[in-house]
Amino acid sequence: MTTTPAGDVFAYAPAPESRAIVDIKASYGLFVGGEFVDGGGTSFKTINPATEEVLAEVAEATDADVDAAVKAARKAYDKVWGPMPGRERAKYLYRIARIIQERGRELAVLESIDNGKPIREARDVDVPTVAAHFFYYAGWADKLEYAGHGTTPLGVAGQVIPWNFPLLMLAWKIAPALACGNTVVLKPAETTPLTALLFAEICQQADLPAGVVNIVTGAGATGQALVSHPGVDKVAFTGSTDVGKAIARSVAGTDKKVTLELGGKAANIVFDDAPLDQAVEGIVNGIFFNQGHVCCAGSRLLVQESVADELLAKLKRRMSTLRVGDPLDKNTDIGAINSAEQLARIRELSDIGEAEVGTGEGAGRWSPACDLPSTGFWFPPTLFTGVSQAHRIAREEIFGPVLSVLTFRTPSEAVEKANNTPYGLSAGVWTDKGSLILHMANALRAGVVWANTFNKFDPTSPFGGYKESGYGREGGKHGLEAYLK
Ligand code: TAP
Repeated sequence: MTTTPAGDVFAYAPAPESRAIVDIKASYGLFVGGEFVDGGGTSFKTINPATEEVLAEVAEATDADVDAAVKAARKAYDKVWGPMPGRERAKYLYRIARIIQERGRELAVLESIDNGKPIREARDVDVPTVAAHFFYYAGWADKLEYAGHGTTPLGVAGQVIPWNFPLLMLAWKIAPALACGNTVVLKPAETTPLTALLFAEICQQADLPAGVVNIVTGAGATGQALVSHPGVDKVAFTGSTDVGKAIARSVAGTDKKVTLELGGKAANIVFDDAPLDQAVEGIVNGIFFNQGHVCCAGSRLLVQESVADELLAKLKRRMSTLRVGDPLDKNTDIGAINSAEQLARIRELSDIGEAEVGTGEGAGRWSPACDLPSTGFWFPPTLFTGVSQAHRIAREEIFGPVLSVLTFRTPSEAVEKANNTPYGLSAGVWTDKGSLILHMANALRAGVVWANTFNKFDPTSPFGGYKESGYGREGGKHGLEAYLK
């Protein structure tokens, strides 16, 4: 990394094999009414979790800044975006989608640097899915009468997103909101604000009318100011169940429409007739993709007793080939943990897990030998065997590369164990029998059930939870419902 003589911009040169260069400014303001503005508060630092280097100073939005952003969004809604015909709105969304593709490399590198995720995932999963989301909802903007709801937008949407998929969560929120004719104020997570601010530049590049998209950076207090602002008609939140519950309480009794996408503790269920090598790939992808910072991660492996030993041997061999390290290296499988706080939580729950499972026969904690970098936040891929349903590592969301293994004998036992959680976001089923897949899909209390695959996302497909995983659906035709009267 080098500092230019001007001192205000530095070019981050990623791994030598990558030609991509992304310019990161020394400081960023808020994006309000189509302009970058200073804001009235202090600033905070965003760091690269792989190196602990400070990347930029970012403005901390005050209540007054949030108020200005909501007013800008209201003005844009009343004067421009609300009255605009859907086919005209679609043109802007298509333009944004194309610019995302054109600037995909820059977005992927910036996402990897600010979040810690492997560049291979940012490049091949996050950014293409983000562009696909804008293309998909652009297609709906002039066809809302076919969606099966009204066609009247709600007004101003206040949207709060987490740090695990900063750009993808932004796309899930902004694309349907704009397609339906709403304007938005979005707060990215404190540890990953940079791609949302680059997205603000893309809105300028696309000539999106001022105030249609506003980005306010800051911590939880900024999010709270946004969701409780009386000028916000719709609240869309993705994050932890605790904060989701607090938001639900704070908007109770108002006429705000709310959607909540919260935590998960998904079961990935392997039956004895499953193609085991394929299942191993799905298990690895299910829990180690994005360092396990995935709300729908397959964090509980339920394996049928008769194949448990064989599957675990294969899984350990496969885990030994995973490369942990520099997120900008294209060969990296597991990048950096997003923050020191998240690393502390993963360590704490893993230590609790170690004490819980003990060292009895077939029980224990296991990780392959890993050479972890000395700076930055890292955690090796980790497996717990001998886990029982009462253990905290089987019940609580760890949000890291940690897999708890449980066994079962019959499909009904698998269903009972899989559903024994306050969450209900996703599940995976591995079997050769189509009838068993259909039976499990009906019996599992999860918003998404993958069969012989895991962690597959598509803009046409609705996503969302049962129970404490939240309510409302994002994606697909169902995702429009949250933004229409
Ligand atoms: P949270 O701590 O809940 O943070 C999510 C967002 O809410 C952040 O922008 C955060 O700001 C903000 N926030 C914090 N307190 C707030 C308050 N009182 N009012 C309004 N906003 C507030 O979650 P996290 O640690 O970032 O993300 C991890 C969690 O998100 C996991 O539980 C995961 O399962 C869940 N998640 C769910 C999904 C879906 S689709 N269901 C997707 C991704 C993640 P700060 O950044 O400053 O804290």
